[in-house]
Amino acid sequence: MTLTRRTLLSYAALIGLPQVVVGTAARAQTGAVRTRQNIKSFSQDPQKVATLRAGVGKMKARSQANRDDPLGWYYWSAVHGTMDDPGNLGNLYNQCEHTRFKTNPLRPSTVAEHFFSWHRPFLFFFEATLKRAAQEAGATTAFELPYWNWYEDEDVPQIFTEGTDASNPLRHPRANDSINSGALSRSPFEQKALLPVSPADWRKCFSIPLELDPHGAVHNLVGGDMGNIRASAKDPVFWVHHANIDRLWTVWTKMAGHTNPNDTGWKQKTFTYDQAGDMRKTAGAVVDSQGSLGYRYEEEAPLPAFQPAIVAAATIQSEPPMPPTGRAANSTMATVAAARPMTLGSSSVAVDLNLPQSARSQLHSLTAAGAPAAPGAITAAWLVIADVEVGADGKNGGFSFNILATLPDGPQGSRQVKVGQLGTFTWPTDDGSHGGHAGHLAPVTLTIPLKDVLSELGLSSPEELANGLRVVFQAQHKEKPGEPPKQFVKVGSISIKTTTAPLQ
Ligand SMILES: [Cu+2]
Repeated sequence: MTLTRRTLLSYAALIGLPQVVVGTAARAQTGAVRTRQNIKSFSQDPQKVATLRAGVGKMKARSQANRDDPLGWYYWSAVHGTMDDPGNLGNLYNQCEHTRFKTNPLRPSTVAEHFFSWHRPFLFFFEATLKRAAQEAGATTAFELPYWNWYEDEDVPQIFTEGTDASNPLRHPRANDSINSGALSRSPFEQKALLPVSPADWRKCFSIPLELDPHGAVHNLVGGDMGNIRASAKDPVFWVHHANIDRLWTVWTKMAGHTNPNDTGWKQKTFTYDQAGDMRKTAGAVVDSQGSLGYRYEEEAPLPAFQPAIVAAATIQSEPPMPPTGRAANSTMATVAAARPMTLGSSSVAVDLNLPQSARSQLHSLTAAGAPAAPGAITAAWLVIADVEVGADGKNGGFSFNILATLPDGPQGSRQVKVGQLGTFTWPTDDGSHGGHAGHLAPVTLTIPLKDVLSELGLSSPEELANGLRVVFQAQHKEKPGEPPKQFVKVGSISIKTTTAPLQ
């Protein structure tokens, strides 16, 4: 559905949107395009800042009077996610499209095919509601939702932190007011397709890797409500974070050779954001934000792919694996490398999982395509990161680790494959059916199949594993000078396990 003047007018009539706001949006039809500004330019205009604050303040006041007021702050945060009982708005609340990982970070339990295409209209309708609230509060300055380009500006924008809670409705409790721009991945921009061919191939597309890092990483790093998938949109900074995510979809789409899905099922998927059904869009109709929604971004130039370097403060050597005893000795599962429990804090940590010669050959044989397995050969191998828990300093978020499998001394230099992420927003959830209370971060065990990982690392001979397989917990948070050691995450053990049992 494209945005027609008729649609706008009926939408305006229903929610009582003032004509002037409709006029702004309807200019899309006549070629005038609204520009969403970088928050840096936006913040230079005190009138715009005051108008934004007036709108947010008005929406919050509406929710105070009536929690579920569809023009209120709570309503819009709950459409994304809420930990409260949705009452009779169960069809509208908790809609956000996010990829979820259970205990296996290589097999997402839910792949969000509409991460971008759900959030885009969500922001669009929120923006219209925010403008209306600003007008109701008496503000007259025209504005569009700004974006926070955290690739360049790592501080939470000042207009969200300054002043007092009473004077500034953009303030919100957060774990960090500054993140680490240099640690945010730009490697998704080298991907040509928006979505993967299959969930197991999630790394080979733009959407899911970007959803994890930088998107999830920024949620994790800001922390507080932002670090909780079901509370994040309560924090005003959510909206400028997601405007930047939306901008990056536009940037990627405009880059040569990049393609959005073309299948009818994807394009016709429809999302509704209000009870009357006036705030409704189909995915295919919003791929071109400028053509169909009438806005563009101040910056839309292509972004080169870039992967942050790995700098580990410490390298831990694995212990020789214990010989199997008792029942385990009869198991088809063998542990070929193991490291002791560890705590993850402010810095990155590398763990070298040293492998006996026989295991190196076995792991290498896994990557040989099509070769018939020799008798006694292993049929599968896993990296098992067991009993992973949020530590004492991590409960409020504010940390984010990439889990990387690397070959530090391969002939082609350091190679790495991202196998997971640890942070509160993207915490791999235990099976939700067990009904842990909302927001509780349960201990998890990550079981990562190694065959694909070793292939992607380009393992070409057993000798490349002579120094072991290196697992890096890459800290994306800033190390704050002089602060006492942190305990963000506790890891029970790390091991490589193999089996000779036939695969089912
Ligand atoms: Cu998000």
